Amino acid sequence: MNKTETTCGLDCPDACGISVQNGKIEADSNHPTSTGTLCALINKYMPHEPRITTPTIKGEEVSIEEALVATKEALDTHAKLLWRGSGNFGVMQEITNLLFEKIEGTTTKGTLCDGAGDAGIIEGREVNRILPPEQIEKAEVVIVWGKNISVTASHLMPHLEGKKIIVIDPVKTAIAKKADLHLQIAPRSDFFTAVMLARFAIMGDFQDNDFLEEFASDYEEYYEFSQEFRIRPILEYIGTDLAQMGKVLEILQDKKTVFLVGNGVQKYSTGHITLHAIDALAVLLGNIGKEGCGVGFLGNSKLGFKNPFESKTSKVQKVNTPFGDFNTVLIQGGNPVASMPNSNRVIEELKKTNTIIYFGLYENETSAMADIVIPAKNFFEKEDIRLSYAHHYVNPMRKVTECDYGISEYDFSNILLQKFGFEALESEQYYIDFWLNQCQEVNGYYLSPAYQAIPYEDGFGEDGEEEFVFPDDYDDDFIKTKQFTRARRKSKKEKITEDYWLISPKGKHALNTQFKRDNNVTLHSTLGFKEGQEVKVYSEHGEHHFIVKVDDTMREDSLLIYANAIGVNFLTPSIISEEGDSACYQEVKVKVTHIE
Ligand SMILES: Nc1nc2c(c(=O)[nH]1)N[C@H]1C(S)=C(S)[C@@H](COP(=O)(O)OP(=O)(O)OC[C@H]3O[C@@H](n4cnc5c(=O)[nH]c(N)nc54)[C@H](O)[C@@H]3O)O[C@H]1N2
Ligand SMILES: Nc1nc2c(c(=O)[nH]1)N[C@H]1C(S)=C(S)[C@@H](COP(=O)(O)OP(=O)(O)OC[C@H]3O[C@@H](n4cnc5c(=O)[nH]c(N)nc54)[C@H](O)[C@@H]3O)O[C@H]1N2
Ligand code: SF4
Ligand SMILES: [Mo]
Repeated sequence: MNKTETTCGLDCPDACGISVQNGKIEADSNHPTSTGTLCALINKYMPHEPRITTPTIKGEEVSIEEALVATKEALDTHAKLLWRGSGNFGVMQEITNLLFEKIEGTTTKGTLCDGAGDAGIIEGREVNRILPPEQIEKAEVVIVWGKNISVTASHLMPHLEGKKIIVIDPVKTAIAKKADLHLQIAPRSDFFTAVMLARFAIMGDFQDNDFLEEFASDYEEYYEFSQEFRIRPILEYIGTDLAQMGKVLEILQDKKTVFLVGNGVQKYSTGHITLHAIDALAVLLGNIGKEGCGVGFLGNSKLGFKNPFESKTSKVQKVNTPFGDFNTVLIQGGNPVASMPNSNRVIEELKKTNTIIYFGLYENETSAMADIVIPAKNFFEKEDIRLSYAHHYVNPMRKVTECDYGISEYDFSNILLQKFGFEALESEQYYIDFWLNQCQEVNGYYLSPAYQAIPYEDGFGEDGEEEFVFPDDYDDDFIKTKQFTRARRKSKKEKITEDYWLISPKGKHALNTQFKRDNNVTLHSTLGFKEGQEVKVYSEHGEHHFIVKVDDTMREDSLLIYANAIGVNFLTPSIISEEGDSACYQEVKVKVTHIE
C-alpha cells in the first residue's frame, strides 16, 4: 500500500499531517506544521480507545437501518434540537445542518471554547485573523499568556527556541519553568495586568509613536482610561509589583514580540475585554502588523470561506441549552453531560426530553443517557477536510482505513433526508471540492483564502483601512473591583474567604473528554490536605469528589482540576459571557473539604 497523506482530526490547533503505510500511522515529515512528530493522543491513546460498534435502542442492539428508522421517527416531531460538539474538527461534521434546515429543527449558537476572546479581538481589530507560525519564528520575544503551549499546541514549541520567553499564568506550567520571567498572577486578573503594563509603557515612553499615529491615533484616550485604575491595590490584587512590571517592559523594549494568548485568560464573563486589553498593549508597543510581531489567539479558521453548510435554522444558546424544551435532542460529536458547564443543570434538562440520540465514537456520560446510540466513523474512515485555528493550511482528511461499522455524517444526513422525502445531498466529493476550490495551492498543500503573511500590515478592519479601536469601558460584577477605580475609592474591600479559584485547563493525556481522564485536584500544601486523599470540592452549582495531588508551585488561592476530569463541570456555572456567547468555566469560587 502507498503512503497516504491525511490529517489528524482532533480538536487541536496543530492539525498534524499523517502518512499511512501498511496500516501504520506516522507524521508526514513534509507537512508544514507537524515537524515530523505526532503526539501520544493519536499514537498511543486513540488506537486503544474502545469504540461503540453496534447501534442500540434503549440498550438493545439493533441494525443501523433500524436505528436510522427510529431516529427518523424521533425527529418527526415539532421540537427537535441538534447539539454538536467538537470531537472531530472536520468541516463535514456540519453537514447535519442541511438536514436540520430541511426538517425545520433547531441548532445552537455560541461556544464552549473561545467566543469571549474572539469577541474582544473583533472589538479592537474588527476581524480575527490567524497569526501565521512563521511570524512566531521571526519574533525575538514571545509572551505566552494563559496558554499551556507544551500541552495544547506542542508543535509551536520549536518556534520558541532561542527566544526570550515571558509567561503570564497562575500555574507554573512547563513553559513557565523554562521562561525568562513568569508572572504567576491571580486568576482573572489579566485585564488589569494588560492595562497596567500599557500605562507603565506610556509612562516610560515605550510606545511606538509613528505606528500609533498611523494605525491607532486614539492612544492618548486609552492612557487616560488606564489612569482610572489605582496602581497599588491593583498590583497587589494581581500578585505582582512595580519591579516585575518594569522587567516585562525592559524585556519587550524595541523587540519584535509575539503574544501567544490561550483560552485561560477568557473563560470568564469579561473574557472579551481581556483580549481587547492584551491587543491594546501590543498595539501601543507597535507589535501588530509587522514581521515577527502579532497577537495569536484562537483565530477564525473559516474566515474568507463560503460555507456550504451555513443554514437558516432557529438557534438556542450552546452554553446553557434548554434541552428540556425539545422532544428530541440529537447529540453529535460531543459529550455535553461532561463538557458543558453546570452538569446538574444539563442532566436535569436532558431528563425532560423524550428522546436523546447520541451519534459518536465512544461511550461516555452522554451516551449513557441516550435512548438511541449510533456509532460514527472516525476520521481515518471517511473523507473530510480540516482547518486550523492556529495556521492557514487546509488539510484533507482522507479515508485510509475500512471499518465495517459506523456511519459517516454525510451518509447519516443523506439517508435521513431521503427518509423524510427530501432530495438527496450533492455527492460527498462535491462538498470536499467546495472547500478545496476556494484555497490556493502551494507546494502540494492548500492555503486558506484568508491567508496573509503579516496580518494587519496595512491596517485594521476587513479591508485594512481602519484604525485600532481601544477599550474605553470596564464593568465587572463578579469581583468587587470598585475599590480599584478612582471614582469609587471609598467602597469596601472585597472580603477574603476560604473560597478558591477553580482553574480547569486541558490535560495532556486527553483531548477534552476523549481518552485518558483523571479525577484529581491539585493544590498547595498549606491548604492542609494530603497527597492521595479523597476530598469533596463544591460550589453553589454542585459538588464532586477528587483525589488530592499536592504541588507547592500552585498559588494558595487556586485549585486545579483538568477540563477532562470526571465531575469537574458539576462545579462550574452555565452563565454566558458578556460578549461572544461563550462559556465561563472559571467564573466560580469553590470550597474544598475533608470527607468524613
Ligand atoms: N492535550 C490536549 N490538547 C488540547 C486539548 C486537550 O484537551 N488536550 N484541547 C484543545 C482545545 S478544544 C482547546 S480550546 C485548546 C486550548 O488550549 P489553551 O489555550 O492552552 O487553554 P487551556 O489549557 O484551557 O488553558 C491554558 C492556560 O491558561 C491558564 N490559566 C487559567 N486561568 C487563567 C487566568 O485567569 N489567567 C491566565 N493568564 N492564565 C490562566 C492555565 O493555567 C493554562 O496553563 O487546546 C487544544 N489542545
Ligand atoms: N471545566 C471545563 N470544561 C470545558 C473546558 C474547560 O476549559 N474547562 N473546555 C471546553 C472546550 S474549549 C471545548 S472545545 C469543549 C469540548 O467538549 P465537546 O465538544 O463535548 O467534546 P468532547 O467532550 O471531547 O466530545 C468528544 C466526543 O465526540 C465524539 N466524536 C469524536 N469524533 C467523532 C466523529 O468523527 N463523529 C462523531 N459523530 N462523533 C465523534 C466522541 O464520541 C467523543 O466522545 O469542552 C469544554 N469543556
Ligand atoms: S492531537 Fe494535535 S498534536 Fe496530536 S497528532 Fe493530533 S493535531 Fe497533532
Ligand atoms: Mo476548545
